[in-house]
Amino acid sequence: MPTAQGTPPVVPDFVAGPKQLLIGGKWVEPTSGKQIDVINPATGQQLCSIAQGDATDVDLAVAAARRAFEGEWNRWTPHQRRKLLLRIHDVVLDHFDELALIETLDMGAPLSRTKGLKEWTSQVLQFFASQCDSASVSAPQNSLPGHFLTLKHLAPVGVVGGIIPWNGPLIGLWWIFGPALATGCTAVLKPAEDASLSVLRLSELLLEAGVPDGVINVVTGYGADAGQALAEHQDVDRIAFTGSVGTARAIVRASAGNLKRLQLELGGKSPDIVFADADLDKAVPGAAMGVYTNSGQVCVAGTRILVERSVHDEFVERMRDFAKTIRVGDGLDPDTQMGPLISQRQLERVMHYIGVGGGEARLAGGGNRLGGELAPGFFVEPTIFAGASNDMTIAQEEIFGPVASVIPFDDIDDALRVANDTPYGLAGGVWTRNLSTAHKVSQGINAGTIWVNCYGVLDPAIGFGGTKMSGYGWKGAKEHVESFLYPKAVYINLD
Ligand code: TXE
Repeated sequence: MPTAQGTPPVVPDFVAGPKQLLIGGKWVEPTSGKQIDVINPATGQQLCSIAQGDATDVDLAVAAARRAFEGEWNRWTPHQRRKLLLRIHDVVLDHFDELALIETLDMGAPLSRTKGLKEWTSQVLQFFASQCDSASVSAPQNSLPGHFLTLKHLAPVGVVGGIIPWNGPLIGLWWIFGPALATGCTAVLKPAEDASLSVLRLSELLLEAGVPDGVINVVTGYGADAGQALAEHQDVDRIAFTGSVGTARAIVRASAGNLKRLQLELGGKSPDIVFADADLDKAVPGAAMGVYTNSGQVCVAGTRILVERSVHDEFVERMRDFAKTIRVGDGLDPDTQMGPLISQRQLERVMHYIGVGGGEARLAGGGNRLGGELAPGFFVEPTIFAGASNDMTIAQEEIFGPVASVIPFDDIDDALRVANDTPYGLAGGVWTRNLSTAHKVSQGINAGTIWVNCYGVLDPAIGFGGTKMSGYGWKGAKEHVESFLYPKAVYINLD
């Protein structure tokens, strides 16, 4: 196993040890007996393998989650659940270096990014701990004649399924586990076949922190069997999915059997709009890292950079110079700012789009797979296409790699027209010194999150979500917690 300086001793043992499924509080072999190879994207070499769970294992996990939901866990008070979340907070933060290293080895994001998630993880866990009372509120209502007392409860929906992608499992898992634990639901999580390791290690820590048997279950495996089985399962009450639009459609169809509640967070082609009056010293690195963070494998990546025509050429030149300073390499190196793409498949996808872009717009920087000692890994240079127009393939389709399309615009109306000319609606940004422009643009972009003179900031207490083909449902904030609950009215005739 490649190691970083200061490797926590538990990581080599974890990587070398067996990776099983977590069902009913026990680590078990998949019924198929099959394994999936885990590839380190920085080296292209096999790191270890994980269990290939399938529909039979999903059945067992859902049954365990149902038993836990109807058992002792159902009688836990909000206070007990809050204490559990705070205990998880402490255990997870104590082990965060290990989790960060495992995530880096598994999906390639540099340690500077994965370690940096510690503070965010602390915030997210504290937020969900603060929400535990939501499930116990009984508000007396008095609008009926006096001999009626009406109570309104919020009850947990039951067993929730989570299907998460590979681009940030250490973030994605909390959007399932956090609200499930806060509300008294139980969960079955299907991590992505390309990046399951941090979820598995974190699940060991959840057991250590005292999560009761069956409350959290994890079935690793492929989407087409384990994921599909979870989405179809008649005893799963809610599915949260983050991933591609195509898979979301399959999940919508699969979930129709028992009319599951759904929350979908899909991709984007987010516009990041730079006005001529912006402070380019901030807008250039801000917009560039809005695309290149996590090698562009971020749902909210600001991949369409709309730049006011009068500063387009200067912006492109400065962005190209900035991109050259980004240190690309193995995420284990503490100086690395941008790691590899997740897989050979993603590398091919990104290189295909770069080829298409070369025929559509002007390649102003990057555009190559990185060779030399990085060659066995899935590394691509930060890439800029300049003078692009919004009808080009590279401006319409989600690439999910370090590829920016810079599109010139003439005025605010033109910018908004281009910004909204996309099937997606996840996020957007605006760089300007003019308050009125900032307000007009933030109101005018049809998307769930708008950043003004910054990009990618996320507060779990505020949350985020999309519109149009970026999906529906909100992650974080009270709305998220409430989507794990259903309202129940009780009318009491006091006569
Ligand atoms: O996604 P999938 P992929 C986008 C991004 C990327 C593209 C393809 O553009 O290039 O999608 O990535 C599980 N039933 N995003 O193929 O297939 C799968 O096992 C149930 C954006 O990896 O959507 C994994 O756990 N589940 C995005 C998860 O779905 C199924 C993050 C995501 O995989 C399934 C990832 C099925 N039939 C990709 N098929 C974002 N919004 O952040 C697959 N899965």
